[in-house]
Amino acid sequence: MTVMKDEAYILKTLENLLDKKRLEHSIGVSNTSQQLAARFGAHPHKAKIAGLVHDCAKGLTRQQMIDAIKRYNLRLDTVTIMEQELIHGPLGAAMAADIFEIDDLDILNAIRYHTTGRANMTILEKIVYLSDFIEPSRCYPGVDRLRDLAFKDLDDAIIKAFSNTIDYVLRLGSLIHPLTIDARNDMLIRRKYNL
Ligand code: DGI
Ligand code: FE
Ligand code: FE
Repeated sequence: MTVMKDEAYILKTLENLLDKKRLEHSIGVSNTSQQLAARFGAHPHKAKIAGLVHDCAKGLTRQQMIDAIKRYNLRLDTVTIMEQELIHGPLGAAMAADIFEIDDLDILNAIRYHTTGRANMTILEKIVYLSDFIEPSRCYPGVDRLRDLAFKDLDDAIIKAFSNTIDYVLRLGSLIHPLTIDARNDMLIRRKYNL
């Protein structure tokens, strides 16, 4: 059995993998995830670690990403491979298992799905997805409203975040990942039928 690397090791490694701004963002996501976990009854330490590590693959070049995908034998779908921004989720989960020896599936899935979301998300997955949008260094019109809403109604806030993402990607003219559509539909259906 392997034991997850401790926080000091993770931080030291992230300092080498990420630039200063991305590290600051990661610490912000970690803190916000911990707060949302306390608010909504998720595991605070898992939230802290998942938030800290979620963007660990973000600093790699396209070539480094392609090499790592081969090394880890990752089977990625066409949309993920074609849209540079989407690779760091699944690749980050593989890196987190490898270099931080994280074996908790909920933490790994929170990292894997933090950019797209998916249907049937766990509370931890929702928390990391949303913290990524609202951590303190994020700045865009409406962020304060989304921050307030997140602590009142996690599901309503995440539906807004999915809608914003789809809207943004649509306006860019980029490929929309089907998991984001699935995630939004799933949450709307659950809300409508109180599931
Ligand atoms: O890594 P971060 O910048 O902290 O945040 P993130 O992991 O949520 O990535 C955000 C980027 O991912 C943003 O530029 C929009 C993009 N993105 C999210 N969903 C999709 C997407 N891009 C495409 N092409 N398709 C998507 O479905
Ligand atoms: Fe990310
Ligand atoms: Fe992020």
